[in-house]
Amino acid sequence: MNRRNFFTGAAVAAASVSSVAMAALPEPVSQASADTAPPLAPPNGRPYHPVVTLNGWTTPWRMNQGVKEFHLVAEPVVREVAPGFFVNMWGYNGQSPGPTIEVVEGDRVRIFVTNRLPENTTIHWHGQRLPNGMDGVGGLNQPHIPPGKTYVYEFEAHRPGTFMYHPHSDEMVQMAMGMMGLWITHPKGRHPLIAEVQRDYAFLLSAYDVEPGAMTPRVNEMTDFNIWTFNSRAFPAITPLVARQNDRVRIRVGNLTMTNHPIHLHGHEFEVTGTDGGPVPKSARWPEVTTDVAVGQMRQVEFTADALGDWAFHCHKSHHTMGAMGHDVPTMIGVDHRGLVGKIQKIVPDYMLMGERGMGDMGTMQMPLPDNTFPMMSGTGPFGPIEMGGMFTTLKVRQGLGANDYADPGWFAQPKGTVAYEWKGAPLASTAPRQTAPGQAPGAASARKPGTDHEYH
Ligand SMILES: [Cu+2]
Repeated sequence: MNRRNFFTGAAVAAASVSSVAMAALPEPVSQASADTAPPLAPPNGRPYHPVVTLNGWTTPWRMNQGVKEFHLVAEPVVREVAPGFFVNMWGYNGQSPGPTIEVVEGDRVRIFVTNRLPENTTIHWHGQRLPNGMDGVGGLNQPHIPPGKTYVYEFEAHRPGTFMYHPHSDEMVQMAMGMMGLWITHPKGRHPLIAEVQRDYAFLLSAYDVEPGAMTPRVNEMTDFNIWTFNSRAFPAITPLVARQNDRVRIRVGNLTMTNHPIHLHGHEFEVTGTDGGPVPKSARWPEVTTDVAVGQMRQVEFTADALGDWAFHCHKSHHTMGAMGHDVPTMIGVDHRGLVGKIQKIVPDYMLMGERGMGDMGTMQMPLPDNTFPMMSGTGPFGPIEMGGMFTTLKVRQGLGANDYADPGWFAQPKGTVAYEWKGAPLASTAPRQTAPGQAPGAASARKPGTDHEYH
């Protein structure tokens, strides 16, 4: 399906929303840039310390007689998931994920949801305490919202915490197409379990199955996704998280993929201070460097960014820090192909051998890929290829940053004498203690006698 066809259905739906009907609604603000937008200082209403949505933004609202009014437009969008790699998605207000909604505990909130998709939708407000008829499960709590129609959700934001929103109408397809967003309810005052922080980051985990050369996700995929993202962006397109040294930092992570993600931070220990159920009692917190975020969960972690440097921050499932890859590639480590590649290339000029020495070479390989294909490994650091692509970014801790400075400070200047270095002294091979000769299993020579194979048959 090309891009023109993809949009046809939506264009019809949009045209059927009359401008008169739209005039009474809050202006649906869209964001064109995929950059991380600076925190949105509350223009009115009660004060709070805003979050920073990684490669996203917070939507403005309209105050209407004490009610905060938001307008979400469900519509097709195009997301640049990685440099030069564009994916047809469905989202809200021009982007996937949709804009973050930030409110204060006790706020009365009214959300207009306009459907510019070619099919029904709804929005479920994941984790919120609200009247049953506002919970957004199509068919159960409300009629589905047909294309071209606008529905209104209205409730009070009762609990402070980290929440998310997503459709509950053709849910599998619509989430596989990128329909989701964050909802942050800030505490109305000092809260015994919610600390004040200097940096408050938020993002959602989402995954897509985009075949090499394609531009639209395969929406019927259940488990075998190949594009792993923070806020629908894959490394190296994910903005670094920037912190001033000794800032208290909170990171809120929600998982709307179909598998769990152990989220891992280098160089620091954090505590899980909240879930989608609310703040975690202090007696139930413990230090960690990895926390698993299961499907449909939110985790909120906090730490003091006291260690200067560029620290990796990523999902610990190693295939989730990779771009699109053929999963059927055989493991070739240890197979000697000398002489074979040249012969094959006479028949298949683009043939490349993969994995004979591991897959690290993929980071520099100039393999011809179909157009609009995200390479398996990419990104270059100060010391060479980073060999990542997917759920990976960095926490950059620096001295003396401005309180509102979220700009990428560039690569860390390592102090002299603090970088791993090549040994140039006498050869050390003979001094490394080992149990056996290289390539031999411990005890292999005696454990396996000739002729004993049959015992197992
Ligand atoms: Cu993962």
